[in-house]
Amino acid sequence: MRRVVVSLLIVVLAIAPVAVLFASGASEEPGVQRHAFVFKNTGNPYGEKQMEGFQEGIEEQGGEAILRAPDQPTAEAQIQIIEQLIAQQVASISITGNDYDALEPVLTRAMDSGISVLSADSAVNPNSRLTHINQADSEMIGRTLIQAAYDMADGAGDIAILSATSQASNQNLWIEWMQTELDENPDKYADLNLVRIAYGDDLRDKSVSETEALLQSFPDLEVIIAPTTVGIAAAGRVITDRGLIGDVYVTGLGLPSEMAEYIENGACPYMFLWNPIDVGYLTAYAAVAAVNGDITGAAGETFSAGRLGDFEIVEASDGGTEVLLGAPFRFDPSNIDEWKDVY
Ligand code: RAM
Repeated sequence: MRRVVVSLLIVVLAIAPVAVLFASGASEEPGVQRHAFVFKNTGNPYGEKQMEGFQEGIEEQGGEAILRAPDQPTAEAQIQIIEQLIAQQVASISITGNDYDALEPVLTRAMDSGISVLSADSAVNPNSRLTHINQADSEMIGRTLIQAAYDMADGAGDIAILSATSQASNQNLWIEWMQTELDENPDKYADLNLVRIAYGDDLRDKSVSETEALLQSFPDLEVIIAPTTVGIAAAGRVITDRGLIGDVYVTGLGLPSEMAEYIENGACPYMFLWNPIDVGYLTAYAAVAAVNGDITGAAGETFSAGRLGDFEIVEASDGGTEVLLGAPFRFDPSNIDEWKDVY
């Protein structure tokens, strides 16, 4: 009897490692890295394009992309999603932050558990990320948008800003540069009055009602600057529906697919944007490079980003580091047709 027990034990011990291997292989494909992207909120076509580019870049490198976004653009809602991703032990998390500082505790926990964390489009603070994927130079965006409003207002009158949420670090940085452009050129902008900064929270209905409130409060409003694709499309809609084309203009950052109608009808003479698919794609390559140990997020490091070529990590203005995609592009009646089916 003892001999039977002993030989049974030997058999069990011999097959145990094989069984364990088999079990882990069956529950998950071994060797496939899972990379998550967390956007601000659902229902934003810009975010969908960014995540589409991320998925393309991850799958091209043999990984699996997990795409997430909360219903509401809040830090609290993103924290819940990040907690789930930590529990799933994904290889990396790339986030378009709903708050600069509030995500630090949960993102630090993610990094402590071995997950590579990056931000893209809307930065989290340097302690919360290895590096940030920046779509375009923030100073250039802010200054260019004020210059566009000056041009559309013929140099004089009331202008307002329609932003996303009041916590969005990308919009807030662009608005700071808009204010700097005004402050540094007091003579040029002496007759241009920035009367209000409104927040549509990147929600379509709220952006529409905030536009209506601006028009009501400031009947002589000349230009609305909306540095958000959701806000600019809402303002274009309201100006068009109310028959205000030629009286009030909107400019800012818009998706050609959503803005072609308003560029063609004159509500928006011109606007700017970068390619959101490329922002996501570049993020995917930085995330895989971080997980593979090719970059740590330090300035001076370089990595290859597939069809976009090679990139270098540089110092960012907030004390952390970033990777810059490129210069923003101007869309107007001469080129909007070529772009409206792309993004
Ligand atoms: C909105 C979002 C996004 C921003 C663009 C310009 O879709 O706020 O973060 O980069 O606009």
